[in-house]
Amino acid sequence: MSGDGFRSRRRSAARIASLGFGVVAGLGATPCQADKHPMSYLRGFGTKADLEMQLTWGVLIISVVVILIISALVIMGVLRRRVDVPLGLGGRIPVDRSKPGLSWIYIGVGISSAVLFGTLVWTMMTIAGVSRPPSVPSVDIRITAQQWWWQVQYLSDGPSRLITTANEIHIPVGQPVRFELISTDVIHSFWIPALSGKTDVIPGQTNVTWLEADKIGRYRGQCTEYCGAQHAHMALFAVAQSPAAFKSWWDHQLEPAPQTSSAGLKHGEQLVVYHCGACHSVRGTVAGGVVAPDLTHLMSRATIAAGTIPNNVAELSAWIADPQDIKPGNHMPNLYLSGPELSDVRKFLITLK
Ligand code: HEC
Ligand SMILES: [Cu+2]
Repeated sequence: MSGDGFRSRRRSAARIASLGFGVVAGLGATPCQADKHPMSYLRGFGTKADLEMQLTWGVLIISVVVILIISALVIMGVLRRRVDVPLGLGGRIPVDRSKPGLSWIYIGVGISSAVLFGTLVWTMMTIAGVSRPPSVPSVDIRITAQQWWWQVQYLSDGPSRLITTANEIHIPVGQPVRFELISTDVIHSFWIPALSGKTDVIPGQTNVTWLEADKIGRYRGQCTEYCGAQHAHMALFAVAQSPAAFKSWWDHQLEPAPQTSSAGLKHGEQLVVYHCGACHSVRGTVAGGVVAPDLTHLMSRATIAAGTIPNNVAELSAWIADPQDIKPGNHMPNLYLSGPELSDVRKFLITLK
């Protein structure tokens, strides 16, 4: 994935988003070509998604067939115009009730009602089928949606195993995972199309959903309820791993930031505590803010700012130097750090693996 390619894709995505079609942009294009599973709701990768995909394709095919039949009938009707306007009526067409045209309407309404009713039953059955996971979920995750990123907290296994991360949800493959969805500001919507349908995230309310991935990989998701200026830059990722890899990821996330060894790193840590600690946490330091992404294992994430840019040293530096240039309106202010300060902050941040 080249940085430039990413940039231009991001720009074109932003352009489409400015037209108000942010979510549609996610359909074909994904900002990160490294994703194994880009946003697509036409292919599913799990027990829940499979049922939903059958319905999606079923309804899609029925709709296409209906459009084809209606179009054919309309074209036939136009071509088979049988009324010849008699002379002497000044161009007006006489009403002719002799032919049994109405019977076509009765037949048409009958067929449409039967098909619509069938679709309704199928939809209800699918909703009932996906309402509960097939077995007890192995992992419990609380997602807190906010303008414009996702806080991710792992709740199961007791307080000693509690971790907080952002925008990237690691899950064990082949096991159902339960999600508690809350919002701190406006209505968002949680959607990882290849794994599950949408669930709204509503302030003052806890919505619960679940999903399961049956294949290892990285699945892109997107906030799908317009939530303000940077709605289109509110992506998330589900990273499905083997249960063993998932456990070691979790164990690693529990570790605090490494002890700073050199003077440069110590200075970087101090700057982060002073300038960033009111909003961000870095466990193992006194930075303990809770209103922004936890940075303790920042470098273990593939993207920054909810999928807006890839996470590498160059993009990370650009973000800290001017987050408002990259994601205008986001809730991280420009901190106007000097060049040497930026360099020490960056040195410290890239130790947060
Ligand atoms: C006023 C609160 C605030 C301060 C101060 C602040 N940030 Fe942020 N930061 C945020 C918010 C909010 C986000 C999420 C932005 C988004 O994605 O919309 C963020 C995102 C980030 C991210 C991306 C994290 C990720 O996983 O996506 C990094 C890195 C970061 N900030 C570093 C810093 C550094 C370094 C400092 C200090 C020099 C700092 N921030 C100061 C609020 C703050
Ligand atoms: Cu949102």
